[in-house]
Amino acid sequence: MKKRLLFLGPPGAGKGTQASRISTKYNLLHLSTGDLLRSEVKEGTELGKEAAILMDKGELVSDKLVLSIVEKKIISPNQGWLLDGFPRNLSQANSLESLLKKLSQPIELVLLLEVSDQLLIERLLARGRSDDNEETIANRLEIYREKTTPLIEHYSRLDLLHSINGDGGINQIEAAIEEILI
Ligand code: B4P
Repeated sequence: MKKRLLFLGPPGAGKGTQASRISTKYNLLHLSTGDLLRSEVKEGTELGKEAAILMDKGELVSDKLVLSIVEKKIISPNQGWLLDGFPRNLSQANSLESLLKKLSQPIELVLLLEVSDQLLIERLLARGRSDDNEETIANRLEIYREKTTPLIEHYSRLDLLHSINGDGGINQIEAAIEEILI
């Protein structure tokens, strides 16, 4: 089974939802940069204060800040891991690859969850997190297209990318992911 995984997809695609299920089921370390940043914000750390300003606008937090969080976490060579929402741009992808090279832990699979814009907007508005309002969602979708979609080609070229239709129900999508993993 593949156990060093990346989940890629637009905001609201269900990366967090599926990552949490799969990591629990297969005992993988679930690393969500969104969750880690939100916990820094909640604790009111200096890093959290800097991140909150950008997250509230739907902007990406600086690469340096995100990397400092991730580096502290990916260390266990024996447990597999699932990166959810990271990398978000080519610069983060390159930094991640250097780090994983040092650790001799190459990525085994990149899963892209594809969902129509209409459905993404509906899901996010229904979730209602503080950054789930129409203006911020529009900005997050634009940033996804501009900064994150180049990763699709990047990981295709490395022959690591698998796309999944994320429009269906949560159980159905989970089953489709498991078919690829095992
Ligand atoms: P994230 O926390 O990564 O959140 P997301 O992309 O909006 O959501 P996700 O795809 O995980 O959707 P979810 O499963 O929750 O990012 C938030 C912010 O953090 C970013 O805007 C950025 O500012 C910052 N950030 C994070 N990582 C960064 C990085 N690497 N670099 C820089 N900045 C970074 O699903 C959404 C909703 O849909 C939920 O309510 C869920 O219940 C529902 N849902 C999921 N699957 C469904 C399905 N199949 N059917 C119906 N509903 C479904």
